[in-house]
Amino acid sequence: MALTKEQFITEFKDMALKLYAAPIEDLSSQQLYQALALLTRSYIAQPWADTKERYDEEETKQVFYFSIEFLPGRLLQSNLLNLGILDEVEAGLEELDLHPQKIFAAEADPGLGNGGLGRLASAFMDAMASVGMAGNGNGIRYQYGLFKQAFVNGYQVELPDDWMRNGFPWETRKENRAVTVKFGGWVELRPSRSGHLRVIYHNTDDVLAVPYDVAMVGYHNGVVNNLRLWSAEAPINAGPHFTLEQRERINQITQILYPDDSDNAGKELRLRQEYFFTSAGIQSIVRHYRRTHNSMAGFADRVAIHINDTHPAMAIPELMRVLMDDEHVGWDEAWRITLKVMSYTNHTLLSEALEVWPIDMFSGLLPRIYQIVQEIDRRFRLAFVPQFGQAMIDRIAPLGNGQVRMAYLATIGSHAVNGVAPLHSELLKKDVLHDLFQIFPERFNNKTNGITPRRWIQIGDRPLAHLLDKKIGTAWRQNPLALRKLHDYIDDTRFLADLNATKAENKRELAKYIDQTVHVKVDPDAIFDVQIKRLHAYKRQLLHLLGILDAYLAIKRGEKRPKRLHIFGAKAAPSYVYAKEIIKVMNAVADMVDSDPEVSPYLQVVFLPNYGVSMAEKIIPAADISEQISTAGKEASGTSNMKLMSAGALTLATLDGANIEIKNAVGDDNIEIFGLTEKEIAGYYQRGDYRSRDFYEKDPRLHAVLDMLVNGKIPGIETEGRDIYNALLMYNDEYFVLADFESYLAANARLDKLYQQPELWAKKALVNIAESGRFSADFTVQRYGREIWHVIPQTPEDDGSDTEA
Ligand code: C3B
Repeated sequence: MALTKEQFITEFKDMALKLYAAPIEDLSSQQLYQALALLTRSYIAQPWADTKERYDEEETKQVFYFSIEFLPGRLLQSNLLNLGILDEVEAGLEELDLHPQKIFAAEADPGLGNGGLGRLASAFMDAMASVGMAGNGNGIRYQYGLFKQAFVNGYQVELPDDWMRNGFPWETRKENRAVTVKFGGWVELRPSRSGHLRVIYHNTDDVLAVPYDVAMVGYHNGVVNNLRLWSAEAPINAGPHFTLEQRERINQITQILYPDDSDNAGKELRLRQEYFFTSAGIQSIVRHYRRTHNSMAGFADRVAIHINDTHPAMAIPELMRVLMDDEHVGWDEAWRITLKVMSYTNHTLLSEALEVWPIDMFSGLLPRIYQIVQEIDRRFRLAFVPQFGQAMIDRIAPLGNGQVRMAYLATIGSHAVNGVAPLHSELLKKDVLHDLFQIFPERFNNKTNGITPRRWIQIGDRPLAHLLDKKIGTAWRQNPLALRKLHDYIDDTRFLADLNATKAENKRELAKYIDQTVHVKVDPDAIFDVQIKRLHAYKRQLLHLLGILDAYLAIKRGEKRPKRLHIFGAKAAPSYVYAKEIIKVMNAVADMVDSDPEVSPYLQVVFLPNYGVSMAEKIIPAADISEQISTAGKEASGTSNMKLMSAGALTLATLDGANIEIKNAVGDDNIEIFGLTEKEIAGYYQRGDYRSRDFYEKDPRLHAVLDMLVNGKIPGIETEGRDIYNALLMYNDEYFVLADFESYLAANARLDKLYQQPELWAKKALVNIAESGRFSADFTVQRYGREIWHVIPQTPEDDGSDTEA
């Protein structure tokens, strides 16, 4: 859109006055933010309405991305950028003597997700709008987002995230679009006079699902898509028997986000949440479709529904229910439509994260859905037992072992199933979904994750963005593949120095931020070594920690090395004891290192509390090293690896997830690979001959490091140190930390050496930035659009670089 600085100043003053009856000089940052957000929203309103009208008029096929998590990050700056008015607005604010960054920072960061999965969903929303695809989100409006993390005496404590305290200016309550979701009770099936089945519900708990819509603004294209977040409310005419307790139970449904993404705890409230937003979404999609169509016959040509992990997998039986019970479509036709509409992404191979529900709980809470799942199960068995045998079908039918098995249900009810990086997609076929792959090989495919360079470079890394503009022009902002032009400057000494200067500037900024937030002074000339992601044993923050302890001991012995600053950001699930113990030990090590004048000139450790999207925007631009060190075969893809690469950090990585694709993109010389491969680890599993103690016994460095966990050298970790020590030695080190220790150290030593050659380092950083464009989520959603959803996007062409599994 077009907006001059002068126009903006007038409109902004006007908005502020209308809202607060005061001149802008008197307003707080929060008030200025509210005024600016509302003004921005007023700019979005028309294109939002127009986009919707155009989709309806042209009967565009629409994608509905169902996800129990969305992590959009702060929206003000991103909306201004995508509207194409960020520069004008910032110039206007400055002319008014205001600080744009201060105002942007007043926005709450909606933590409606745990980590990678939720962030991916939001990246896809931004990308779909930006490539002009009709893509809608469907999720939950959690009143409290992911807990805020604080450290007390080095221990993680969790505080509530009351993110809506000041309201959420980007949402629009659409009570005219509310639907009713039914739980519990029992169902009676009765043939009606017209010959249809009549489904009569008795004694159900009805919940009103009220949608709140959030605009998803496309980049410079006038497209504004919709993210619909559902809130649970008591039904309007609930009647006199409706107790406070019932009301409370309803409110609970959308009160909090489950803070654990690594373990399926099988809690009824979680099941309620899943059915709640899934049913509400399906009902509203069908209702909208039926406003302009008098049968459901063409539904699958107009609607694609994506199941982001299994949490919304009940979309399958729910659509069947609506088609049969409400629309009177027969089973076979309903199943044909459902299969064509549904597609499913798997995000993890970890068995503890794969969802199963006890049949008793499931059938009690969702009796009609359970009947439909039973029928899906019955027909699946009928169709495939003859060819594949009872034993195999028993293993993979939707119902088995007294459980509803969501990944199997999702696979059986979708026409496409994908993993999120080539290795992961291969392992799905080989292990977790192997039997289903035998039956439905054509459904399986890979769609490597992506990120949005708009947020990570254009907004998060302004110094780099400006340097790029100067050197290669601005085309990369529209099409990130244009970053490849950078290769032309690989021998341009001046440019390489500029690149290093940009990094140095970002590091000084981060150092300031660290000082402000945790009151720790860090040396901006140190190597900034970053590991930012959820805390989980398989991600092996512990390996990083053991590396730090080894450095500590080496420095104590008198070894000199380039100074390294280790930066961690990670939340642990509140119930994940081992992960919390690792946090405690890390904080203790940080203190120990800091208070030792022999060591602190060479080594520093900072664990920043409350890592999230906004903090990532500050850390990533300043990173020199990106630690992606999961046990090979465990990290489905990873996405911080892509973000850090695009900021020119060198990746220190195992051959896992999308690290493999990063390696293929930049070449072996521009990434630091170490550790066991997935095949080698599978070999250990098969033979059953991994003995972690052997590594401890034969490697004196490892021996010394592990002993530090229990010999009292690190103050205050008696319990935690012992537990970790035992996990690694007595319980045989489930994640092969000890096996990879030596090669991890060697890789780190190579990086230390390389850092002594700033120009060579800059060349490698350049290649990483240059090749990061392929990981733009714009390309990812286009591949989904072409190969899974069958919608035809209009803008920038994909280079087809995805590797099929
Ligand atoms: C994550 C995986 O752990 C990451 O490897 C992956 O990059 C992202 O999903 C996105 O695909 N993941 C998650 O954040 N939460 C889960 N429950 C499962 C996977």
